[in-house]
Amino acid sequence: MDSFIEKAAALTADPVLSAIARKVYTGVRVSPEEGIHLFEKGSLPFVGMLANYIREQKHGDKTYFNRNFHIEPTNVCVFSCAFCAYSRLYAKREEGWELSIDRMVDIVKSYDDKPITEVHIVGGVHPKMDMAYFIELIRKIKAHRPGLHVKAFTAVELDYMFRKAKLSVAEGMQQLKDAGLESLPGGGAEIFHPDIREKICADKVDAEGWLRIHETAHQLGMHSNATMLYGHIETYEHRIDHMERLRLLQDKTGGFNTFIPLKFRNKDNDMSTVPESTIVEDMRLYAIARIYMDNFPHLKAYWPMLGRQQAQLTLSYGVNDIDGTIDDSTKIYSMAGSEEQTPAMSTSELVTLIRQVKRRPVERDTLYNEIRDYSAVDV
Ligand code: V47
Ligand code: SF4
Repeated sequence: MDSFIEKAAALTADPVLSAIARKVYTGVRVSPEEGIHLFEKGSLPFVGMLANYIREQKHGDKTYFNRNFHIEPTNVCVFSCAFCAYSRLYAKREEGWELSIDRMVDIVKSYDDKPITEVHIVGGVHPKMDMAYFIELIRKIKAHRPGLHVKAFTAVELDYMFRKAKLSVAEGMQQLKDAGLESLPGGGAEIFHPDIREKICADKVDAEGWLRIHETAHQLGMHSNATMLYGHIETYEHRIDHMERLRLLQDKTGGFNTFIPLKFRNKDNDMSTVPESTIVEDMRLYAIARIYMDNFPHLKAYWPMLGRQQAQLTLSYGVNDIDGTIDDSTKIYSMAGSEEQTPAMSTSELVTLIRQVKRRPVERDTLYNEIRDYSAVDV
């Protein structure tokens, strides 16, 4: 106790921050007001020390990664989020892509000889790609490779699909689960607060709808992730409001696996004049997320977005997962100006990246069952 509190005291003279350090040490939850105070007053070394303490309490030096690939069925989208550099409106669909079911099954087949455990399927919201289309796709993928975990569709895609099919959320989710859908990725959350949502993504599912879809998935025994698109026009209050809503749902269901902060990138979108956040602010954000989201088992840094060196840095600020090998199968970030234009890392590169910062690489599956500990493995 003493050494932790002494270290914290050496990093701050602020009484509220000192009280937060004591809470972290004794496993007591930080309040929304304290969360805002951390953003306003917490220095990088201070929040970093607290977050690293929590990370090591939960996971020691383990850092998880998985072997996955992405399929993006289309970038044609009925919505027009201001931050999105990826989508093309339906009226201009000849500028985008639309993959047939056979083409997507062929992509799955192209990984037949690789020890991949997950396919991540997310794309634009295409009016012609409906429930029947995706049920057939999932059935065909599972028929071809039953052991491949299908993590698919943001709550935005699901909300549109269910409404179009005139199904309740529970009915729609059950049908997709029956077809073989196993978990949901965390996209589409952006910033929940309506003051921001109406400025950056007014026409898609709102916070309540997003949360209802994830709650329903959890009630059916499925797991999901949650994201937050940060570093644009939101305030610290909006970030805490977002994390608080997720934390409350997690108290209720326990169905979230991981929280994934997504750094806003400003290339080629309608928010290009909004500056991007600094590395210091990025690391503070990860650390405060680790402190605040006490009931989320994992905190993930999505390396294609951040780049390799920043992803390594996050491992000292609360992060214990750096996602997957990915190949170059995703475009959503490269089109918005992310660090990695064609993101691909082999297992050996990922393992080396984690070892370089003195952490222990562990391959996991989607549900964080450990597949292989690379401590003593030559790569
Ligand atoms: O919801 C779009 C984001 C998300 C930009 O669950 C942008 O394992 C930054 O959620 N700058 C979709 N971000 C991707 C996603 C995801 C990614 C990796 C893993 C998982 C998971 C989920 O991409 C969108 C939006 O927040 N995004 N444009 C941009 N300009
Ligand atoms: Fe469509 Fe998603 Fe882009 Fe919004 S972020 S325009 S919902 S693809």
